[in-house]
Amino acid sequence: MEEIEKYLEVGRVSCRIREKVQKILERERDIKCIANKIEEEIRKEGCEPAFPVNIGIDDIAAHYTPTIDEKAKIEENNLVKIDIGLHKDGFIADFALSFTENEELKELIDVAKKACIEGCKMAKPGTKVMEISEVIEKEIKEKGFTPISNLTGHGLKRYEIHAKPAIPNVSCNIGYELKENEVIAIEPFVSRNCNWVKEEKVGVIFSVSEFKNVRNEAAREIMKMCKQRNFLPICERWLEGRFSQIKIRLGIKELKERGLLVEYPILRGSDIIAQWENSAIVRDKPIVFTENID
Ligand SMILES: [Co+2]
Repeated sequence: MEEIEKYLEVGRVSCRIREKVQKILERERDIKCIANKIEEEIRKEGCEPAFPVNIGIDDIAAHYTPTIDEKAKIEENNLVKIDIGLHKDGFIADFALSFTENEELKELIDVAKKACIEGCKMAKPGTKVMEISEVIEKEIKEKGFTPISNLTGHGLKRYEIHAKPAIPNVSCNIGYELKENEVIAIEPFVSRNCNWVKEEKVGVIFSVSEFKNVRNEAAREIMKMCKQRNFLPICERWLEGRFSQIKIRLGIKELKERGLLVEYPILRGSDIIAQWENSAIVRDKPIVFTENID
């Protein structure tokens, strides 16, 4: 299977990136700098980010990436989630880790990681989605924590980050059975008390729905970039240096007004949230290709 080899290849890159992220986090606090460095490492490996590196501090669960004028720095008590997607020829590896120096929050991360790994072990042909959801929920609740119910794992297809099936982190009645060689991402989100995230009004990660000629210069560049990426999402940071932040934001506004913008709103909970994610190939012996786990 040639496709499988492509996934294994982006998987090997992912494992190296995971190690580099840990090293970057040891010395860098500035989240814009962290995101830029990770994306640079992905490109050095001959891959492309499948989406801008997501950095979620504390109650931000997902879909935040540093802006051009980003000021946030990681503080000692924070719990930080780094969610990374990378691809080569559209074959995507999607994985995430959490990091904290706060001893009291470390268990939250351990629980998310364990739930992810147990979920991945279920990636076998014939397993029903509901069976995976049940395992993840049980792992989290047994330890006295709460899974986020409206964030899910998902399938991965070529150039498609959130393909079917959705894989909830709480019990559900999805009877869909996994098929051999299907690729899925398992990503439990865990908190102490919060079981729900809501969409903020703003989004910093976006794509366009179709390629159209537009007059605004920055909007045109966004169009070109999205088309070239097969409409995988981007962020304003990727246009830094070519246009001012004001011009980029005006370009985005124009695309939005014309109904061409696809936004990924920031997702925030009401408590600190931990996340762990891995991608796996469905096999009798599941191949978790984004982390060396033993
Ligand atoms: Co994912």
